[in-house]
Amino acid sequence: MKIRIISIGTIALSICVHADVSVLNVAKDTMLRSATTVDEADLGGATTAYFSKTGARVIMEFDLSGLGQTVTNAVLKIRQASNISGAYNVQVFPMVYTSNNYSWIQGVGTITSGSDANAPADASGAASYRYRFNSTTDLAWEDGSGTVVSNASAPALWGAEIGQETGTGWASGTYSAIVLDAATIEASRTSSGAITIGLWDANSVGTGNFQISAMEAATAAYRPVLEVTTVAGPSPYEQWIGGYNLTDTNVLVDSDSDGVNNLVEYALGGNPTNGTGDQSVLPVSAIVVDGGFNGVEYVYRRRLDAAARNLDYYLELADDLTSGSWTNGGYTVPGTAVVDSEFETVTNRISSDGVDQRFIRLQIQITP
Ligand SMILES: [Ca+2]
Ligand SMILES: [Ca+2]
Repeated sequence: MKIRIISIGTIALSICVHADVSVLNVAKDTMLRSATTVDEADLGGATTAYFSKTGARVIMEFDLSGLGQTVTNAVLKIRQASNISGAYNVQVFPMVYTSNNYSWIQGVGTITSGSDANAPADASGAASYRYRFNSTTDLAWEDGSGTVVSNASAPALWGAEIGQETGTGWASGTYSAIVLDAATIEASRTSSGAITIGLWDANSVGTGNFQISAMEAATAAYRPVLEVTTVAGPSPYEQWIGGYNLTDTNVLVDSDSDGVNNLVEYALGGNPTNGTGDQSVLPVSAIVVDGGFNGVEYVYRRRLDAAARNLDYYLELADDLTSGSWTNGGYTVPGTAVVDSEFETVTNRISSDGVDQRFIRLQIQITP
């Protein structure tokens, strides 16, 4: 049998910039307050948050501090808890991050009064109130200077309206996705690290309370979430190539002209700036007779976290080079062995029984 080892093949599948999407849960107990500025109410134990045209508003906060990149899109998803009658015009507002709502903390225990005048002074959270305010002013709609605005539709309200839904499309058990203003979310991310969002029923003609599943909904999947799309950070490959001070992210270039392109160097553990020193990372093969096996062992290096890096390695075999027919098959993988903290070796066996000649190549594939 003649074995021919063909140069390593590589496939790059549409390398493109990807976006990162983070799904944020509400960071504090869902808050309900009325149109007056001193009547916050407990929703900590309730599974639904409700508001009506009498002016009650649902307030929720999302923690943006874990987002490291610029926000390009944000969608608030809330689930209606029960049907209402009539059309509701639900509007979504950002709230200015001031000392007032900064002191709105995740509470514990059982609320006994809605008045912050009775709230304990300590900030440990180990108190008998779910909601407490360290400031003496209630959490309220405010303008950019922190001045309380009694009507959420007031022109002075910072940010103004950033999204709305009408009641006709809402039904019990359904979700609504409300696109928020990405620039507003980004500004909050880079300043306070959080965004407080208020839902308000503006000028509705419906009756009864509008209800959505709260943070405290028994079914976690029903709770409000904020889906935030951010500019993607560098991919693992971009981090790797950047570590060699190379800027060309085309994986198929051979920066050091050693005949091994950068994708293969990346996949096998080579150095894309060293044109002479990477022989030890290339695959090796040998004739092996072992028990009932007669054939070739072909061993290549593979990254331990190949899947996380969207790398795929496999062999292709062909009986000749004229048909152009390569097949991922006809070999076995009897084992792998860890080399170091980054790489393992993958041993493949190709039987020579009944075969006159066979060609082998390693394919390395990367996907976005
Ligand atoms: Ca190279
Ligand atoms: Ca090299």
